[in-house]
Amino acid sequence: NELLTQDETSLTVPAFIQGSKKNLIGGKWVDATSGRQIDTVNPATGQVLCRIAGGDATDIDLAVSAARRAFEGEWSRWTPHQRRKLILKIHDVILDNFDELAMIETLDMGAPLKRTTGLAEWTSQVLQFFASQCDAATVATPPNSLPGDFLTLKSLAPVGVVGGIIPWNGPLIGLWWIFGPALATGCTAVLKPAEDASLSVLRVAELMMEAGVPEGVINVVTGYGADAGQALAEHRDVDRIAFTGSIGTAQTIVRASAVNLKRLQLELGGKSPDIVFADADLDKAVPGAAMGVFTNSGQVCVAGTRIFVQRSIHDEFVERMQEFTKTIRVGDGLDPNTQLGLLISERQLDRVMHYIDVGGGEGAHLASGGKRLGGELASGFFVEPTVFSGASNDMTIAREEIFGPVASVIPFDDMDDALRLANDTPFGLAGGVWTRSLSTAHKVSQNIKAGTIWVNCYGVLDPAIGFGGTKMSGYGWKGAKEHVEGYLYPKAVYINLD
Ligand code: TXE
Repeated sequence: NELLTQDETSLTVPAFIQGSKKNLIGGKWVDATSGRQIDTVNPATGQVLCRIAGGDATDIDLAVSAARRAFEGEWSRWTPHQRRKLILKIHDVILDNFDELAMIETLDMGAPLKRTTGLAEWTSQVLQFFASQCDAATVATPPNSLPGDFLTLKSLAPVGVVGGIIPWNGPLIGLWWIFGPALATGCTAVLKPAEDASLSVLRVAELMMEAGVPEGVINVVTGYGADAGQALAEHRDVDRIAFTGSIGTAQTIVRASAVNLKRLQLELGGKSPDIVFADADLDKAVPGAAMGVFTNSGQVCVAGTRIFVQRSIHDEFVERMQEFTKTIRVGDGLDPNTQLGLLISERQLDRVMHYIDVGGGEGAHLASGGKRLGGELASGFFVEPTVFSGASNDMTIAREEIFGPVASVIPFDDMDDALRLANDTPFGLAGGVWTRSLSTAHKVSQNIKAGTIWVNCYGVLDPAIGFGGTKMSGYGWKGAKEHVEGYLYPKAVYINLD
C-alpha cells in the first residue's frame, strides 16, 4: 500500500476532514434542523478534527420520509442487473479512494493505518458478495396440492426502509452490513453511525452518491444515540433495524421497535472463549490467541478474551504470552510500524482501567501491561496490552465485556472442564480452539454454544459465510444469504387458471 511506504511526515490529513459535516437526506447534504453540531475528536491527540451534525428525531423523520419516497419510486423498478452494476461501480469507486478512507478512519477512531488500509481487500470481498446477491428475490413456481388448476408463485419482496445503527469500533466495516444488503435487495436505508466515529461513513456516502446511488436510497444522519438512534428505532415507518452495539442499547431498541413490530437484527458483545489444549502448537497459539484479544485494541465484538489454557501448560503459555506482548508495537496509528492503536474515547479508557483494577482486586495475577501509556502517547487513550493469569471464570473480568486490550488466562483440566467453563457465560458470539487433535477440534467446536468457532486461527471472516451470535450476543446473521433474506419477506401468489 502506497501510504505505508511513504514517510510519515508526507501523510496529509484528507481535505474532507474540515469544517462542519452535514447529514445526507434525500440526496442533499443538510445541517441538522436544530443547527446542533458535535465535535469529532482524534483519540490519539484529543484534538477536534471537525464537527458533525447533531441530528435528532426531526432529521430522522426527514430521512425516513426520503427513504420511503425512494423505496416507492423509480428505485423499485431497478432490475437486479442494474443494482448489481451499481454495487460493482461503488466497489470500484470505494477501492480507488481507499487510502483516503483508511486515513479518515485512523484519524477518527484510532486504529492504525496498518489495520485500516488492510481493510481494502475485505471491502472488495464484501461488496462483490452483495453484488452477487441481487437475484435473491428470484421467483419460483413450487408444485402445489390444491384442488383445481392453480399456478403458485413464490418470491421474496424487499421489506422497505431499513434503519442501521452502528458502533465506533469499525464503521468502515459496519456500514456495508447495512448498505450492502439494502442495495442488493432494493430496500432503502437510513444509517446512524456512532457519534464518536462518523467521518468515514460520511465520506463513503459521498462516494456512493458519486457512483450513482439514486437520491434517498441511502441516507445518513449523525448524532447521539439517545436523540437520533432512539428516534430511528421508534419510527413507525421503518421496517427493519440492524443494530450492532451494547446489550443495554439493544434492549432499548427491542422495546422501541415494538411500536410497529420492526424486524430486528442484533449483533452485540461477547466474552468469547479461546481454548488452548496442551497438544497445541504454541508457536502459533500464543500469538494467535493474543491477537484474538488485542486486535483493534480489544474493541472487537468477537475478541477471544477468555483464554482457557490446559493446566499443564498454563505457566509456559503465560510466560510466552508475556514475551509476545512485549513485541507488540502500540502507538500512533499514522506510524506504519504501529500494530495497535488506542481506545476510542476517555469514557472507554475509564471503563477499561476500571476493569483492570477490578481484576487485580478480585485476585487475578497481572502478568503483563495494566497501565495507561504515558510519554509522547499521554495525550491519547492508549492502554498497554494486558494479560491476567490464574484468573477464574467467575471473576468480573471473565464475565463482563471489557472492550479493551485485556486478556484473562484461565486454567482448565480436561475437555469437559473446558467446555463447561467456555459455555458458562451469557454470551454466544464466537470461540476458538487450538489443538493438534482433529477429534478435539471437532468435539470442542460442536459443543461451544456460539455462532462462529475458529480452529487453530482466530478472527478470519468470509462475507459469503458470515457470522452472528446466539444467547445474549444477539440474533440475525451478518453475511451469506441469511443476511440478505433478512431484508426480504416471503410472498406467495396463488393463480386460479380456471
Ligand atoms: O455502545 P452503544 P457504547 C459494547 C462494548 C462497549 C459498550 C458501550 O462493551 O464498551 O458496548 O459502548 C447508538 N437508541 N459494544 O456505549 O450505546 C450509539 O449512538 C438507539 C460492543 O458506545 O450500544 C451508537 O451508534 N441507538 C459492540 C450505537 O448505538 C442508540 C460495539 C452503539 O452504541 C441508543 C460497540 C438508543 N437509545 C459497543 N443509545 C459490538 N458488538 O461490537 C446509543 N445508541
